[in-house]
Amino acid sequence: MSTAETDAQIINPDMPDVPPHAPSKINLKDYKKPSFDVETIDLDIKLFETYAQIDSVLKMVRQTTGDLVLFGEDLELLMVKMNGSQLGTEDYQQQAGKLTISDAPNEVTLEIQVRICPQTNTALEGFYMAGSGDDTMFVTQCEPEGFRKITFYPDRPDVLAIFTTRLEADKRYPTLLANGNLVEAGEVTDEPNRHYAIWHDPTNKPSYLFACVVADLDVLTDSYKTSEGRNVLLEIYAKSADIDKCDVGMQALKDAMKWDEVNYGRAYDLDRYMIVAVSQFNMGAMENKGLNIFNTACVLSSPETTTDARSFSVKAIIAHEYFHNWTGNRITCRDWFQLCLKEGFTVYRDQSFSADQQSSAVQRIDDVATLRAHQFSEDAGPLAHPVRPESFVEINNFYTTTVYEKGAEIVRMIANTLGQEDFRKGTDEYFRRYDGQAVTVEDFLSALSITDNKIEDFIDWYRQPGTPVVSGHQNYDSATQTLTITLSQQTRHVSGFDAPKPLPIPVATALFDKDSGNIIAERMLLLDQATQTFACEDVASEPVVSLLRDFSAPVQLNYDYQDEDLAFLLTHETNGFNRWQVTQMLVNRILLQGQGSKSSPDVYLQALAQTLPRLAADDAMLAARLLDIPSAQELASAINKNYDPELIKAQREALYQQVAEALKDQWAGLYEQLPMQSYEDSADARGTRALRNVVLDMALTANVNGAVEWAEQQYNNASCMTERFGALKAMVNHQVTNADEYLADFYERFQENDLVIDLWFSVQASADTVSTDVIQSLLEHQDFDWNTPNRVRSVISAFSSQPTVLWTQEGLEIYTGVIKKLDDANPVLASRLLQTLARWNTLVEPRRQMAHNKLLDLQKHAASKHVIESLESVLKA
Ligand code: 0A1
Ligand code: ZN
Repeated sequence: MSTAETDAQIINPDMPDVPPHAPSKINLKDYKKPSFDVETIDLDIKLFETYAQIDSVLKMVRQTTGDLVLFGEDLELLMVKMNGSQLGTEDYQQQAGKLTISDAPNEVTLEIQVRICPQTNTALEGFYMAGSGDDTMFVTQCEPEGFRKITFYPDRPDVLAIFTTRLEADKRYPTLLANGNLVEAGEVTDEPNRHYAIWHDPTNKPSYLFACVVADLDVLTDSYKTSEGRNVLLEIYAKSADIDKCDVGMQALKDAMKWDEVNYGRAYDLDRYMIVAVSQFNMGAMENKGLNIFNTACVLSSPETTTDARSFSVKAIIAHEYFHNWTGNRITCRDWFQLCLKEGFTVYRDQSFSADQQSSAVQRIDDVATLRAHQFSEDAGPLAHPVRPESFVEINNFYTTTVYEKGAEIVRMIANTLGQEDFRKGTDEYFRRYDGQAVTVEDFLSALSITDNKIEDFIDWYRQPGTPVVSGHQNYDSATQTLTITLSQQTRHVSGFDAPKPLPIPVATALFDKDSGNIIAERMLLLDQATQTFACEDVASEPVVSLLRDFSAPVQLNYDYQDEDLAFLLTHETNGFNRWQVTQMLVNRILLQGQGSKSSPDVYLQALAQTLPRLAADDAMLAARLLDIPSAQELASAINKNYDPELIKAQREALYQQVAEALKDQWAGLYEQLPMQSYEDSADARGTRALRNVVLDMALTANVNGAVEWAEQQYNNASCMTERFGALKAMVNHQVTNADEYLADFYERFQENDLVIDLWFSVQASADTVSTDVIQSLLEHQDFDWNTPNRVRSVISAFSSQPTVLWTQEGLEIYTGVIKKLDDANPVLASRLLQTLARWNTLVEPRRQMAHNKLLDLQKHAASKHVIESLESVLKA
């Protein structure tokens, strides 16, 4: 087979891309049904040394009037036939990524032949090669609009079709996978080195869920019998060196399958469920029908190489992708504006699954901490957008924490408002009504409203950007024994959107008796006007009010508390989440003094000293979380003007030091109470390891005698990565004398394992003491690889967690340099990295001006529509 094709030849000169400097906007209000449906598509994908040839046969039927439109990008069109006749260039128009046939008959069979080049596809969208040299594999990524990089097709989520896929490749790649069931496999006639496999997917699906894999992989096999009696073959494919790290994922898959049957009555519908691990992937994982493709970081797990936190998120991501089979695949989105329909609901489902696998308080703490650090910050800055956006240039820019995490919070509010039973009735109705369809957020709310039509009011949460601020105070009248709580809500007006309206905000509330410390009343207050007063009668004496329990709505709470009230709640609140929430309020009041807060650390330190010893014994994981001080980034998200990274860092470190010293006498005892034992993957064992790492870091901060030796011993005698990495991180952050030797040892031990070497990069790049010189040398390290997003993130995203270094001339030079470098090669990654710089406008001068100049300079070089759109938003700050 010819190997002479060049890049230039595979780009069809007749089909220019949308010019990069004039990206056009797509609006939700312009949605139109497609003129043609696709009933079946037969794909034949032949992979050769330097290119792939794709032959497709599409059976299409007219739905409405209008042109027949196919999308295609970076394709070399070799042939197109309609109903058996070859079309000439005069029979269709090719422009701006579209191939349009006017006046097509009502029933059309299209035969299309194109050529693509997966070997040079660095964008990791469409069909691409991962790896290098002798160690390569080929995978697809089609969500949201990657299928159009494989062949011409009506690549939109409301076009559902039955796919049959034939794959043909050199036998060097024995693994040939596609969606559905394997129908046939064998050798190619007259080509002894080539083989093929044919797969048929019996379910109707949109093109974004298409997947195929051509590789040389080992497989871990298992099975699951569904509640409907179907025997499902479960397979996880990975490189042979990694196959021993697939058991955690397999168990999580079976747990998730069972969980969905029990909690939502949803069983799996095919005979086979496959997961494939790939080292080069832009995101975490992808829910392609029956053939999930996973970033290795999100599926591989072993005690020796994976921290507990990572391993836990492996389970959550496996569950997330599995849950998409119903929420996303069987019921899909009508258009990409409805992305939150599948993502918000699926995140809510995976969070609920994870809450059943560990302490539900800790799960809620972690979910809320992520929301506050990332989503609140997005909502407070120039990238703020509604959970369901109304327009976009590049949909890849909207895989955001607002769509995912705030989307999940809306579903949670609805679930809590309805209560378990009615929520289940609503979701049953949703699955019954819309199975096999592509639907909208309105459809979702209408199904959930069958028991309570107020649920439809939640639509405004999907339409309105910005985090509501709920403020309030209380009044107690001892004569009438009445407590009144006044609450008001305010959402900032984000430019480009309508003036904000009051939203329905469920505020979970409890009244605590000051003397006994017991709860005397519990209520869910529904704040749905600008200001409202709620009266509680028969209250014998003024209680302490606990609000927004379990974080019942994604809002910022500004209640008129005294520090003593918060200290009281820290001791008496009945669930761990609420106790954590109270400590976070106290810490924020201490650290954000300049922003109108007013607390001294004494109350907080005293409350911690009292709570910690017992909690450490009862629930070590929760004790570890109570010692959390919000990250510099989370603190920054609450500051809208004159943000001084040095000042926040200094204040944060000072408070950390104060905690470490105030409890100095406790660290040695606690560390001893938490001995290292042989590895176990239980909630208790994970809690012990988490708290031990926090205690070690505190002890090093307070200069406790012998703490350096504890760290060294923990590193040397570690039974798992959580212990070893915890010790290494503490030694690096505290710059202990031998830290470099331990870093070298870590590298030596794990140099064959890319995911562990990612940890090695990130521990250095995110160190409290990092400098731009260190970052530069990491970027020049022999193991740094621009083509592997995990490696890029292990340095660049890690480094952005240090605002004092990021927001400097040199820091920004490096950071924007990376974006420039990736803009052309991998625009999805470049644009996501850029979004981290969104809050430049809040910086104190001269940092603000400097950041502005760097962004303007970047704008001069911006090439992809992804980066152009993000920059335009970031700069409008
Ligand atoms: N649907 C996936 C996320 C995903 C989105 C885009 C991708 O490539 C550009 C890959 C994955 C999920 O929610 O898990
Ligand atoms: Zn998802």
